[in-house]
Formats: sequence, C-alpha cells, structure tokens
Amino acid sequence: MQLKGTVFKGTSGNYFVRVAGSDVVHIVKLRGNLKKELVYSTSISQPRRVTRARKRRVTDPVSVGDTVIFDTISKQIEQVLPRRSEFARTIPGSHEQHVLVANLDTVFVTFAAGNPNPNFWLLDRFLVACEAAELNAQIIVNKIELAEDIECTMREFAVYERIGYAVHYTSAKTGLGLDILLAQLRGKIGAFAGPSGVGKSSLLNAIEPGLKLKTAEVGLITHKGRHTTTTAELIPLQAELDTWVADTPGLRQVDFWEVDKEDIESCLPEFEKYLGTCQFGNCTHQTEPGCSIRVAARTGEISPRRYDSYMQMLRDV
Ligand SMILES: Nc1nc2c(ncn2[C@@H]2O[C@H](COP(=O)(O)OP(=O)(O)OP(=O)(O)O)[C@@H](O)[C@H]2O)c(=O)[nH]1
Ligand SMILES: [Mg+2]
Ligand SMILES: [Zn+2]
Repeated sequence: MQLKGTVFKGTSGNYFVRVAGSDVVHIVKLRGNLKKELVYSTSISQPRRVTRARKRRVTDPVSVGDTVIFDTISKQIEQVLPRRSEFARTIPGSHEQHVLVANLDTVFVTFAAGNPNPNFWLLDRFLVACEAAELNAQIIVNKIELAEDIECTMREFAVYERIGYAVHYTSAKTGLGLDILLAQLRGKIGAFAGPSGVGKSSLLNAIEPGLKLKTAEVGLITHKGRHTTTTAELIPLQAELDTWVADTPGLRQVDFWEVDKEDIESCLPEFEKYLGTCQFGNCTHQTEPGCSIRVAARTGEISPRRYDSYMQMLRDV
C-alpha cells in the first residue's frame, strides 16, 4: 500500500514519517534509483528574486518537512512531492546548499517587549533573511507584560504591520496571545527564530506542555555541532493534529543571515513600489542623486529607521 506522509526526522538514511491524522511512525528508506532521479531534478523551487539560486544544491534528496509517498511493504520512499518552500543553509567553506527544512510555512520571528528590549536592527535582519528565502514571517512580541510603555511598544511594531507583517503580542508567563499563536500554527510547519532569552522555548512549552524535556535534549545535541551544518527535526504538537514546530539550530543563531548584498533592496517589502523608479538603474539608494527610496525615507513614507537598517545591512554584508 502507498501512503503519503511528512518526514519529521532523518538519520543515516532512515527517514521517520507520519501520515496526516495519525501518530504512527513509519521508518522508511529512499528507493535506490529515486535518489539519482531527484538529484538531477532539483530546480523545483528556485527563489524568485534572489541570486542565491546560483548556488548549487547539495545532493541530499529528502529533508525534514518533505511530503513523501512511501510503500508500506517495501518501506521505501517512492516519490518526493514538490516543495512549498525551502529553508537552506550554505555548507561552510563551499557553495553547496543543504536544505534544513522543506515546506516551512511560517517563521515566527520572536523578540521580547522587555528583558531583553527589542532590537529592531536585528529584527530587520531576520525579516530580510526570511524574505530572501521566500519564507513567510510573522513577528512575535513576547514578555508583553514587561513592556514599560505598552503603547510605545505597539507603535514601534505598528511600522511592521503597515508593511504587511502580522505582529502578535504574547506572554508565555500570563498566557496572553497563546491562542492566536496556536491558531497561526494549526495544520502547518512553523519555526521560532530570534535572539537568546526572548522566550522561544517558553512559548513552545506553554503551548505544548509535554515538550520541556525534548527541547532540552535537542539543545544539548545541537550545542556540540554549532559550527557544522546541523540537522533539523520537526516536533509534532499534541494539542493540534498535523501541526509541527521545526527545531532548527540554524534559525536561532546569528548566522541565520545569508543574503547577497544586491538582494537586500528587494527583501524590504516597502521598498518594492519604488524599485526601478530611481534616476539610475543601478541605484543602491545610498548617496546617488534622484533616488526615490531616499526621498520616501525623508518624507516618512518609508520608515527612516528601516531605511537606516537597510544602509547598515549594505555596509555589513
Ligand atoms: N516575564 C516573562 N518572562 C518570560 C516570558 N517568556 C519567557 N520568559 C523568561 O525568559 C527567560 C528566557 O526564556 P527562554 O524560553 O529560555 O528563551 P529562548 O528564546 O528560548 O532563549 P534561547 O534558547 O537561549 O535562544 C526565561 O527565564 C523565561 O522564564 C514571558 O512572557 N514573560
Ligand atoms: Mg530556547
Ligand atoms: Zn535609489
């Protein structure tokens, strides 16, 4: 019999798969010649706007998050279905890419309203990284009960709502906003990104009380392999059927950033309508005359702080 399922873990050629609506785990392998077929047809989902696609994809044909058709008798994967998205990392010292998570639906970019205070520069970098990878990003402002001036905090994050990002205010401590977060995750593959100490693990533990131990274990393993390409794993939520949270070390670290300089401008959504309208076709929107992005930042149509963020990213890349 052939079944369709989600790969949630993969170790040394064994893939762990679950079928929608069931918590039975199938351990399967890749059909021998399927590997070859997949390796030669890896252009399924090339990022639209970014030049990243130039990089060669590594020959690892199945990733965590893939939807596969497998045979229950032979216990082999017969087919890997086209991906909705790819979260990929470049393998250090090479131009090859390794897909950490396939079909990631939403990255929850998490910051705290206080302790630590939100770092908007870093938030912008996370968002640009998501755009470059064509991943849907939503913002979580956790520890909202610690906000010194909640109206001020909400005003600052409203900038992001205006340019199209969903912003959720939560508290893992009081439970505020957790229902909305869960609703956004339902039936999807989500992942939490953001700096240390903002409460990513706490949020997960709050929506999935049985998780505590698991995240601790994974944290231990990933710590060892910090500088190598680490494998991701999907954690099923008990509270919701077919809902997964990706535990990907790559998303928690600063090196989440992997964007080419010339792609940055197209990764700030509010820049889009101005692109191509500058006096010079190759305008980088820094000091060139007749730059419509700079004008928009001066008039406030583009947030001056976001514009500064863009300038900083150009300098740092
Ligand atoms: N007051 C308050 N404290 C919180 C909240 N959420 C988390 N914390 C606390 O913040 C600290 C850090 O939380 P973690 O969940 O470990 O943060 P993290 O984002 O997972 O951090 P890393 O794993 O280092 O990336 C812990 O002491 C939590 O108890 C919240 O909503 N309100
Ligand atoms: Mg954590
Ligand atoms: Zn310009």
